[in-house]
Amino acid sequence: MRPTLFAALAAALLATSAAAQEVTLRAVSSFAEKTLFSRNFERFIDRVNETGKGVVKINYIGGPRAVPPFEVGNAVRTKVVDMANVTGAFYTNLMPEADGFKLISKPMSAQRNDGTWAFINQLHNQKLNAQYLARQYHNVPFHIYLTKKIDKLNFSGLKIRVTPVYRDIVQALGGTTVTTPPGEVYTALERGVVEGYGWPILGIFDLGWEKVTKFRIDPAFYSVEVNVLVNLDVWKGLNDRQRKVLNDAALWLEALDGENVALIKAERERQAKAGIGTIDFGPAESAKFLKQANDVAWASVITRAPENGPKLRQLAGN
Ligand code: 173
Repeated sequence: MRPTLFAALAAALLATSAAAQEVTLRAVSSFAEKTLFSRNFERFIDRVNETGKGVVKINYIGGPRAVPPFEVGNAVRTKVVDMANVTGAFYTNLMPEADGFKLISKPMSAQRNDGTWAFINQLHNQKLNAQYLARQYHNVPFHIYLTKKIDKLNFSGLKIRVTPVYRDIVQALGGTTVTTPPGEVYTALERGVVEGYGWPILGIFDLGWEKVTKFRIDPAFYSVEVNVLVNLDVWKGLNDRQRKVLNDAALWLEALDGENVALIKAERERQAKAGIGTIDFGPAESAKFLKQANDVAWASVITRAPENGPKLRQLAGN
């Protein structure tokens, strides 16, 4: 065989075996494509596809048009998708403990060192058949937004759009709750089906909600958690190199939380410029509200998850 032909054949063989080694994972987000809570996951995908060339590749199917938000956890569990960007609030039906993740606001570097990540990973392994690859937005809080002014912290007579994140505190303050995925918030507000909604400090401009929002209640409360999950069978089927690409990118993704402080500052200014007023009942009422928000949420988690709830609370330290 001529040396050049041999070299060409050898190169072709190598290329084939490299291709056979590359695994493609199908991923979805529970938030709309290119909106705030999908954006860093989309950056993570780009990073994996760059650093994992020939090893692991992510095929991004998209947002809620592919899988409805409240179905995403189950889609990972049953391997309808291999990977997802999803908040625990959307899979509390499968894992009641997930409602407690909003009460854990330590940086992920601390959670990975003190056993919190390991415990939550174990919960995902058992209840969602998933690997808990990353958690994002630990330093981004939530608010209640309203279309009407209120003169005391009491929601009697108000209908408020919620997810499990806000359900207990809204009910404790006398409000009527209406659960919807994010994609239905605008219409519910526009039609007057609700007079307010829970949402993080970031992201209300993505879907045009500033047009139907008049007030934001301060203070902020809880801690956003949006997780990257991988189906556990898929995870176990990966080789060490493939898992390393994903783990390295996961740590990179968690470090993006450093950007959130500046984003939050800019977003508060942008909300004020858009004419969204703040409602603040002062330090004493705010402290009372924060304590109540914490207490009702833990009570609910512990009622629904009597074994793991207390352990989660101990790890949360609040
Ligand atoms: O309000 C919601 O839909 C919700 O629970 C949530 C959770 C994390 C990030 C953004 C929204």
